This record gives sequence, C-alpha cells and structure tokens, in this order.
Amino acid sequence: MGRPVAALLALCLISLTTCSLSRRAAALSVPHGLRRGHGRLLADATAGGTAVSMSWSRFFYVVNFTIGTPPQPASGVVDLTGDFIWTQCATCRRCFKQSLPLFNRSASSTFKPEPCGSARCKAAETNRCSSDGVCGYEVGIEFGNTLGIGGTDTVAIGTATANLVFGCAEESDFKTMLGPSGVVGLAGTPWSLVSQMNATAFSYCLAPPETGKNSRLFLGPSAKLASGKSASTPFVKTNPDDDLSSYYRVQLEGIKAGDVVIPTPRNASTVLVQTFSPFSYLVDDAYQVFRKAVAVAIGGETPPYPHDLCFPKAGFSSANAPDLVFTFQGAAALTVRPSSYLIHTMNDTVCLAIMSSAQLNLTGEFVGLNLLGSLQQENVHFLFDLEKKTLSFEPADCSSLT
Ligand SMILES: *[C@@H]1O[C@H](CO)[C@@H](O)[C@H](O)[C@H]1NC(C)=O
Ligand SMILES: *[C@@H]1O[C@H](CO)[C@@H](O)[C@H](O)[C@H]1NC(C)=O
Ligand SMILES: *[C@@H]1O[C@H](CO)[C@@H](O)[C@H](O)[C@H]1NC(C)=O
Ligand SMILES: *[C@@H]1O[C@H](CO)[C@@H](O)[C@H](O)[C@H]1NC(C)=O
Ligand SMILES: *[C@@H]1O[C@H](CO)[C@@H](O)[C@H](O)[C@H]1NC(C)=O
Ligand SMILES: CC(=O)N[C@H]1CO[C@H](CO)[C@@H](O)[C@@H]1O
Repeated sequence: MGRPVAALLALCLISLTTCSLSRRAAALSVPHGLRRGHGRLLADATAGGTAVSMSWSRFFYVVNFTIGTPPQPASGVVDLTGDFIWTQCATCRRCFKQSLPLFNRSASSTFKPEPCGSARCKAAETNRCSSDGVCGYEVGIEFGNTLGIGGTDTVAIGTATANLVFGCAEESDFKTMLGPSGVVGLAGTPWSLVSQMNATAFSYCLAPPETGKNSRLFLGPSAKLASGKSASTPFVKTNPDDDLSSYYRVQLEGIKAGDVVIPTPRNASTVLVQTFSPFSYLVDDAYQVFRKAVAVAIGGETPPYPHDLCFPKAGFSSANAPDLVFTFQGAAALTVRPSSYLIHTMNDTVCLAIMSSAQLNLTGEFVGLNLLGSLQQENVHFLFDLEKKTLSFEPADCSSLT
C-alpha cells in the first residue's frame, strides 16, 4: 500500500498541469516498503545528534543532501510516513522530472549495490532480487509507484555524514514530484533516516512558507523542546503486523472549532501525523461540522473552487474564523490557527486546507483515519520520542529555532 494521503487531487486542482491521477488508486493498494522488522541497520552513521534545514518547495518541506564520493547533490521530500531514503538514479528507465541532475552511481567511488541476500535487503519488505543479484525495492507514494535498487554510499545530510542504504530509483509511474529528486523517509522502518541514524528521538519545526525561512529537523540528542511545559500524548499502540505500525498515530479526545464541538466517532478518532500532504483530512462527519462552522463564521463563500470551501480573496478576513483545537489523549491540545488552515490559491480565492477524508477513498486500515497536514503543523515544535513512544509539542517560532 502506498501513502494513505492523496494530496495529489488537491495539488492538481490548485495549479498544476503535470499531474497524472490515473495511478493514485493503485498506489493506495500496492504493497509498499518496510513495515515490519524494526531491527536497526548496520550503518556507521555519525553518533550524536544532527540538525538539518528544510525549505518549502511548492507543496513540500524538502531537505538537500549529497550522496557519493565526490558528493552529488540530491533533494528529498521530508516524509514522516516515508519508509526509505531514495533518489532517482541516472540508470532510470522511466524517469520523472527533477530539478537536480540524476545521481550517477558510476561516478561515485564509494557506491556499493546492496546484495539481495543481505540482512538489510531482507529487511525491506518489498525486496526482490534482480537478475544480477542486487536488492530491489518498490514503494508507493501519492503520485504513484517507484522502484529501483538498494545501495549504500556516503550520505551527508545536515551536520551528519554516514554510510547509509538508500533507494536508487529507476522506474516511476509519475511524471514529477515538482522538483525534488526523491524522499527522505522518517518512518519507523529499517531503511528510514531515523532508523539508520539509530535515533531514539527526532523533532521538527515547520516554518510557514510565506516567511521564506528554513524549517528545522533534529535527529538524536539534539531533538529537544525548549520548555518543560510541552503537551505530550502517547502513540497509538499497535500490533507489529498492523500496516500502520511504523507510522506516528495519536488518539483524539476531541476536536473543537471555537465553541463548536466536532464529533469524532470512536472508530474514527486516530490522527496520523504526516508531512507529505500540506493539507489535513478529517473523517467526513467531523469535516462537515467543521466546514459549516468556518462557513458560518466567515460568510460569503464563493462556489467551491479549487477546494470544497472557498471565499473571495478581495476583502477576505479570517478575523471571525475559529481556532481549530485538537485534544489528544492525555489532554494535549494542539491549536491550529485560521492562518494555517485557510490558504490563498491562484484562483483569487482563500480556501479551506482541511478536507474530508471521503475524497481519499481510503480502504483497509486507513478507513477512519484523520490526517494532520504539514501546513497545519506550522510554528509548532514536534518531538517524537521513540523510546517512550510519545509525541510532545509546543508552540515555537520555527524560523528562528536553532
Ligand atoms: C546503529 O546501530 C547499529 C547496530 O547496533 C550499529 O552497528 C551502528 O554503528 C549504529 N549507528 C550509530 C550511528 O550509532
Ligand atoms: C536546497 O537547494 C535549493 C536549490 O539549490 C535551494 O533553493 C534551497 O534553499 C535549499 N534548501 C535548504 C534547506 O538549504
Ligand atoms: C556517469 O559517470 C561516469 C563515470 O564518471 C561517466 O562515464 C558517465 O558518462 C556518467 N553518466 C552520466 C549519465 O552522466
Ligand atoms: C472515489 O470513489 C468515487 C466513487 O467510487 C469515484 O467517483 C471517485 O472518482 C474516487 N475518487 C478518487 C480521487 O479516486
Ligand atoms: C464506525 O462505526 C459506525 C457504527 O458501527 C459505522 O456506521 C461507521 O461506518 C464506522 N466508521 C468507520 C470509519 O469505520
Ligand atoms: C473566485 C473565482 O475567481 N473563481 C473562479 C476560479 O476558477 C474557476 C474555474 O476556472 C471559475 O469557475 C471560478 O469562477
């Protein structure tokens, strides 16, 4: 299965001509990467913490990194539900458009293809053996599916340099990721950046795109919140066979939009914290109540384009719009301000960046899931403690965090 989120639909509606929707449904049902086998990899990553800058690139928070000797530049979408670090290679047969040159593994003296019999190849759930004995992998993202071979090489990311296993993508059924050359996955899977760095914690703080400032990602000991007064909530406990067990889910106690209580059915009260989609998705019953609360508070909605609820940009004021407050298990309250959920579109409208999950046609264990979008996480510092299995967070000015 691919990413549970389908930002693509919304992306296409907003501004793009390059989208191909046809494979989205397939991506949602294709087996993806490494869900089980939480064993640590044998990477000799730099011990200690590392700080990484992320920049906003149209729809994603992106990190720049280098691979190889001499180093070649790559850029990856930071994906909390991403299982791998992967980038497109010059050997690709079906390539998507990217801003940087493709990674040329023949030009790196340190690149080593991952043999298909190795322990870390077996740790990739979708591993397969290529005819020349190299470990292959396959992964689904919102845009479609991508596959390639595994390899190890020197990766420099933020302040760390480490020998990491990554995916060298050779066939993808989508046309572009809007610039980036791949994905930097932060899920609890063996080939993710977090696992390979043996991080017991990581944190990030997303700066609002309009500030033009970089955002921050901290791995290992440098992941810390400033105050001792942060809110904290446990990850949803799961059985390791659960397809979602490698991802970061928290339990809702309630949602309010201003004074309006938004119903969250017991079987639909899990929130997946993710960074691939800029938008949030609420289960439909909750969404409809939220939508109405916002429509009534602001008034004067236009016909719904490009999103489900829009207002004319001229004279728009969010002054009456309610704060959206998610209360998670343990009374941890996350406030999403109107500026984080009402976005300006190219259509001279301001639209709701929170949608109904009914649009996603989710199946299987994704049914009933709410998704927290990256834009609704801005200016909050989130700390993922992988030992205590908790998510803590506190408001922060992400563009000035060091
Ligand atoms: C991560 O753990 C593995 C296995 O215990 C070890 O070989 C490797 O050196 C560790 N890496 C770091 C960065 O500590
Ligand atoms: C990554 O590289 C791009 C292109 O060179 C640049 O615009 C962006 O600011 C860089 N991002 C970070 C976080 O350094
Ligand atoms: C990759 O690097 C090799 C060795 O430097 C070079 O011969 C080859 O032309 C490069 N391939 C591409 C596609 O740039
Ligand atoms: C979701 O399913 C409905 C009904 O089957 C279909 O009309 C719609 O196109 C699907 N939406 C997407 C985004 O796949
Ligand atoms: C939750 O349970 C109700 C009542 O049993 C059912 O109608 C609904 O479809 C379920 N919703 C989800 C998201 O599973
Ligand atoms: C407010 C506004 O300009 N809405 C327009 C957005 O674009 C669609 C499709 O082109 C138009 O139908 C809307 O009128």
